[in-house]
Amino acid sequence: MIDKDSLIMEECIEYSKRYSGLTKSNPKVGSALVDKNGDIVKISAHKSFGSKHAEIELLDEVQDLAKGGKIYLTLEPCSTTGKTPPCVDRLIDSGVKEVVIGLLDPNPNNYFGGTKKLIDAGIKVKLGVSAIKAAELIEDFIKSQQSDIPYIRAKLAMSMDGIIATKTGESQWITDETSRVAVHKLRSEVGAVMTGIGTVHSDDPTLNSRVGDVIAQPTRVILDSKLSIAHRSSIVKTAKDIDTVVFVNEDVEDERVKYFTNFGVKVIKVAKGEDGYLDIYQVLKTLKQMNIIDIMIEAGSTLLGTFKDRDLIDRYHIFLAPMIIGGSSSMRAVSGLGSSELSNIDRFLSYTYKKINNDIYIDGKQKDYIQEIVSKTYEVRDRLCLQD
Ligand code: AOF
Ligand code: ZN
Repeated sequence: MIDKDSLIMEECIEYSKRYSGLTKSNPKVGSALVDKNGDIVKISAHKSFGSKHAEIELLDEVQDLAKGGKIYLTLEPCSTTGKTPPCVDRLIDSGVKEVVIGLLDPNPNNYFGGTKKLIDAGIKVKLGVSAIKAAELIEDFIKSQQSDIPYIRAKLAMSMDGIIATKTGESQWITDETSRVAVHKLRSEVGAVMTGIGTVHSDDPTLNSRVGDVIAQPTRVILDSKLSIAHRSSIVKTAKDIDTVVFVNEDVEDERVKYFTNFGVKVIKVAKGEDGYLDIYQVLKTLKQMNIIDIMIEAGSTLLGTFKDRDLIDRYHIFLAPMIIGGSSSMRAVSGLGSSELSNIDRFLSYTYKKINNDIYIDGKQKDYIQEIVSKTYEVRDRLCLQD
């Protein structure tokens, strides 16, 4: 049975997800104060990039109630001054008696600093509670500490035989309504959604999130080397309301760029890649520099093939519809060069699956960024006896 500390930590994790997409290159962090019975008095989170950290949001709300109390944090408090002053000092000043922490901070500037300061101040610290889930929550942030490109997810919605369009090009809809709602939920959780110009021409997608009370729309990223997007497309028509970035080749005329800029589209020129299209790595680096650390590719087989061939995909969100389409000229989900030797293909490191209405959803991890910081968290917990 799950213990009470883990239960509350997981509530903090879930709560912090409400602000996904708004924290940008900062981590999602949740916090809570509990009463003597262990019941939540107040739950809070880091709400937007550059704003108060989760523990300050909480302390500002609960004021003196923190005195002698117990606080939960999904991530250890920071100990350096960045855009905001060190949170650990505010925690110590609050008179809190006990702090329960999920994970040590993967940001080397803050790693273990806040935890040590709390211990040195005589505050009881429990570390590593639901550490894996606390790390999964910020896998994008963890990757961003080691890489100059974002965490990359690929969404596939296909038939059981891996087809995304019939031989006549019919693709709407293969998966059912419930799966499509799940995709919208995913969109609201990532920093950006990326697609190729081919998909824009054929499907005219809006690529926004249209479920529940979405508070953050992902930036839409279109790879369009020749800037051939139609000004009447849904993407361009909504560009004044939803951030839209179109990557084009350097030889696209400035006047044409300006034309689309007037519609609210941000057009960015990048060099050509080896294949004559866009230098993908440059695109990804630019997105990271724009504070986007988590992207989801929702594209046709060509773009997905390019990413797969370069081993760029960290995680797959696969929606499988219970049908076989068949046909040698039907469009498969992933093309590109593909692999010739089975022994060279990396299987998913792990995956979960569940039935969503009539479809199957598979969440497959191709790469792992959490193991190192989780192990370090457990190692510090065990060395300093911060279990109970
Ligand atoms: C957040 N929110 O709730 C926590 C963070 O530039 P700053 O001052 O916003 O600091 C960012 C760093 O603070 C971040 O890299 C992480 O190490 C630490 N913790 N950041 O944005 C939070 N707890
Ligand atoms: Zn902080």
